[in-house]
Amino acid sequence: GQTFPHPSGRRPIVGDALGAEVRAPLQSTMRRAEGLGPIFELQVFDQKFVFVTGAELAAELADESRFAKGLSPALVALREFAGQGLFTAYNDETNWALAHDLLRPAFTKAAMQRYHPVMLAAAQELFDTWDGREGSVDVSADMTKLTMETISRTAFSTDFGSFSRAEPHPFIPAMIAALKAGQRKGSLNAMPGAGLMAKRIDKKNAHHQAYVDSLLDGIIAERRNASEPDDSDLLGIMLHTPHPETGERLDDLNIRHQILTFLVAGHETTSGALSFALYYLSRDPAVLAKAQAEVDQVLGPDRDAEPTFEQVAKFRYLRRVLDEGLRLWPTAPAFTRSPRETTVLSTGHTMRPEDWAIVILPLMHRDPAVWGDDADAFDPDRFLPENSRGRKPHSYKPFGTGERSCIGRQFALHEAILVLARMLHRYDIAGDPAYELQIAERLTLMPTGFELSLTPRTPSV
Ligand code: MNH
Repeated sequence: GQTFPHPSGRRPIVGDALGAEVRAPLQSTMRRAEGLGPIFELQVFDQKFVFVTGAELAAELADESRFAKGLSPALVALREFAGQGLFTAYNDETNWALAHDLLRPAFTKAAMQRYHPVMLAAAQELFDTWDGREGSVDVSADMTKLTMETISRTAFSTDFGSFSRAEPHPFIPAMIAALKAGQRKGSLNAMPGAGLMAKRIDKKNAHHQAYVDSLLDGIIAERRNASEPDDSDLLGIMLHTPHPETGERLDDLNIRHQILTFLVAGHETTSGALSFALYYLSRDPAVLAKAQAEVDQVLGPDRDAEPTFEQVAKFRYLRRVLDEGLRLWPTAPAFTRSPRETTVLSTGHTMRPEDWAIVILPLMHRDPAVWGDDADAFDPDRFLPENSRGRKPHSYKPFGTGERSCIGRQFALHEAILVLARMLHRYDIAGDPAYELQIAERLTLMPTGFELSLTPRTPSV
């Protein structure tokens, strides 16, 4: 068949496997992409991975009439954990359309208005753990507590008690183990002995899996036993609402997979997005000053002030900070596209329906043809309306593309902006100037070892 450009030093049998970093496959693939052009391949034993890094080609793959979501080997591996949940379902599995139709109403503006006070309360609880405590905070760990509580309370009316625990909720290590297992199985699935390795990973994770199963069954049982059927959150919709046209319902196994999917997809990426935004804010005094001026202007002199639902949309600068953070480090850093019919790319390569290509977002988001020669620099003003207007469509995709794009986008943006606004209004933040950004990978991206010291702040109005 055809070959795409690939790094030099390909070996017989192992192919390009030797240059891959097991712990940081995305970052090592980013480095290896250099100089290979907008599309390239890595061959790992018998498995060929095709990657797209150019914005023009990514825009071609965004054409929904020619392409659709594909499942990379890592997502296929995750199906053991999340089954036909929304994220890991194949396009033609009826559970996808059913769950998508049923859960859409849980992400409307009206629904977001119901979640708003729950989001505010979770943020306040986090601040309560910070107040009166000396020293610095582990940003990613605390953002994860916050986003975990927010999704579990809004979507499942379940309190995980994250703020009063010394250790993270046991769901967190179980989830991390599952994501890492997916990442490893996905990148090595064609290796000799992969089956054995997968079995070993599964055995090591068995207690996590058992814990998660009992946790989810407990959440479902508790709601089933409730005297009043409450369908105001995702769980209630899934348990009590038939499809408005077909009358179909989700089965119990699929409900379990959806809860798991939302618990994971609903917090891990938002936590990373908040942490990257805080990292860049702590690095650039001018950016921080502008953000603080904005929060002071909207929220006023009282550091305990909470934004109204409508006010969250007023933090235009914070939104640009978040957008720019997600440009450089999109926390769900890749998605996969597959052609609906055999088709020829503008590069001349043929793709058949069984082929797929992985769009590497942090590279696509730095394509100099779209973002200029300073594409690696953090600059929220790129997202000013006057600077975005002429930008080519489909060149910024942190929430994916098309019909399988993120259902939780508004949820994530609302939550993240609300939290950043309150945090910057309430605290002065200072990072360690010697800290160098380190990014942990478990299919998602998250800063690691990043600490901030927080001191009470007097808003200046
Ligand atoms: Mn989210 C799909 C990124 C927050 C629930 N999400 C996607 C995809 C990307 C993505 C990219 C598409 C993946 C693919 O094509 O394979 N999501 C994000 C980012 C954030 C985020 C960067 C935060 C920032 N996501 C959220 C939140 C929720 C959520 C919050 C839930 C409350 N996301 C989903 C679900 C899907 C998804 C569910 C799968 C949708 C589908 O396929 O129908």
